Amino acid sequence: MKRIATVQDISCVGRCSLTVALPIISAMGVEACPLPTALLSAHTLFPNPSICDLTDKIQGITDHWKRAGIKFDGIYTGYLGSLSQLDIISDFIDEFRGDGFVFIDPVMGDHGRLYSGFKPEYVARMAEFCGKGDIIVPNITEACLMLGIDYIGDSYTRDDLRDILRRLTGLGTSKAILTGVSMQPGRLGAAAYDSVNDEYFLCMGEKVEGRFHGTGDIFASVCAGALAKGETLGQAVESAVSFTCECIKLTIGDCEDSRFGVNFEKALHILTN
Ligand code: PXL
Repeated sequence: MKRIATVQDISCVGRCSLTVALPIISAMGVEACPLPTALLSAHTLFPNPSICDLTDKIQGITDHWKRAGIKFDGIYTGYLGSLSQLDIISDFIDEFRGDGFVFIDPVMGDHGRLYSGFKPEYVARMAEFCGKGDIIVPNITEACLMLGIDYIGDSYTRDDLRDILRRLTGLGTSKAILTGVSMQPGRLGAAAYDSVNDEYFLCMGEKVEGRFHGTGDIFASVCAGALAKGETLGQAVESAVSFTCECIKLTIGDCEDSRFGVNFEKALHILTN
């Protein structure tokens, strides 16, 4: 069985980061090994969460993995909380990447704004960190921040998307996936670029009005699992768009508060079959 290390926080409430990555990757038949970076009572859209930073626990875990000779087929990084974590995880990638893939979701913002707690210096360092990835998966907000482009919402032409994707691979990664793109009303999906073969992919699904928190983490988890299973970039993007759209559909009418995320649990059977 393939094995992925996934490096991100545990937010106890709010269905994001490890609480979606572990079940999704496991349902896909890929072993998911968490490297938790912080423990939060809930993600940061809930005001004033209790946060236990785990930066000083990371080294002990990875030292043990090294002594035990543990290897990974892929490393998937998500929300990282600080500049020092970027440094430490950068070293972890150097140590453990081996022949596996490095998949980076530069989680730091959405809807044109940085998440609470992130400063402009983090954006510059994240852009540098993305150069360590084989595949990066920013949303439009994160792509615009890292490339210094003005954010104009989710509506772009095919040429705009190609230009952004090419510039993203210029950060040093060979493949880039841009999430949350819309080229026509009622459609939302992802665009991707493989700079090695100069190939573009576009995959759109039905757009449902409203905010669906945590869908970026769901999308990234499916992609990482699919790539570990040997799907091509285009196939992985299709799997992720289709699963994410299904999760959103299963949440319509059950949105007491969008901060609780989407009902992905009801869709996990799609990944197991
Ligand atoms: O879904 C992204 C995410 C992950 N982890 C934490 C967050 C957020 C977004 O707000 O706050 C802790």
